[in-house]
Amino acid sequence: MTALVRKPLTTLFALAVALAAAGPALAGDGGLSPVSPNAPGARGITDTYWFITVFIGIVFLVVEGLLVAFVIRYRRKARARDAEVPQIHGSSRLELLWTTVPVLILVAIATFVFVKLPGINRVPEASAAGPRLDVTVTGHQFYWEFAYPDGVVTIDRLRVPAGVPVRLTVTAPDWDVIHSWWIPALGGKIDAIPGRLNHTGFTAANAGTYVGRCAELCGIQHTAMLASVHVLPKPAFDAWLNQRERQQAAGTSGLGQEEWIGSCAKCHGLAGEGLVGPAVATSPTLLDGAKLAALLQVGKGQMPPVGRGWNGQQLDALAAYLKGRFGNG
Ligand SMILES: [Cu+2]
Repeated sequence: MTALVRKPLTTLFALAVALAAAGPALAGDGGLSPVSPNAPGARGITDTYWFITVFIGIVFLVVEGLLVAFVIRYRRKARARDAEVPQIHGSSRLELLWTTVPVLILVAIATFVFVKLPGINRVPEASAAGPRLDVTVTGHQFYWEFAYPDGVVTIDRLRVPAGVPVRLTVTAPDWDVIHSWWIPALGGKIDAIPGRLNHTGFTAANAGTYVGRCAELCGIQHTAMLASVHVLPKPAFDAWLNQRERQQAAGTSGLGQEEWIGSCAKCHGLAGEGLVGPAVATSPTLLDGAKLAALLQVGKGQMPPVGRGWNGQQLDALAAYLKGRFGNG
């Protein structure tokens, strides 16, 4: 206390800095508060967060307030250092109070959570607005693969229609590791476990791009395992899916580039210049379809078999892209 009294300016300055920092810390994305929810499940999580935060705030103020008050009220003043303080024992009323109040707080929080939980976990059903969209989300080291109806595949960016229930089947290949699918604005995390099918979903309210990341440490390039969900108005989504299906069949969908960026470049660099993986820009394997397919199938040393399980269309897309990109030296 004496130090605080002796340095009132320093104390005042520290308090001002703390107050100034509190604003940004509490502000939206990147602060302490959750991202703005764009689906019922995410809204349930945000509501729960704020409900609990209110109690945290009250408890913090009460405890710290009492601490400061006691420090000031019962400071030593002129008393001798070894003087004995009054010996107080027992206060039934206080003891009852500090037992029952926390119990009531925990009951309130538990009740709130159990009421919200079904809404948070619900996998949306088809509605009058239209049929449900089913997408399989596969977590690979170190990219997300999305399989839509009619064989359409995208990497790292999921496209969905706004206002339409989307059901995600989240999994990982048998030879891979556990990942975790998490787009905070659209709902909670769900594990992508080799050989297991987990289900989640959402009905996105508004169009826009919502970002997330793999939420389970899955290896050296875990941090690069980002994902985004592009929510489009329903007609735009339908048009995109149709076009993508046709383009994929014709080999003009851009899938090869997505594969390069998503499953190759995260380790080998965008220009194949080498990153955590070796430089590959001048490797003849890039231009040899059969060799490339074999490498993707089995991996090599530290390299996971990123393309095991890909169909002909997926393999051809990458081979064609690499020929165009690196074919001329
Ligand atoms: Cu991962």
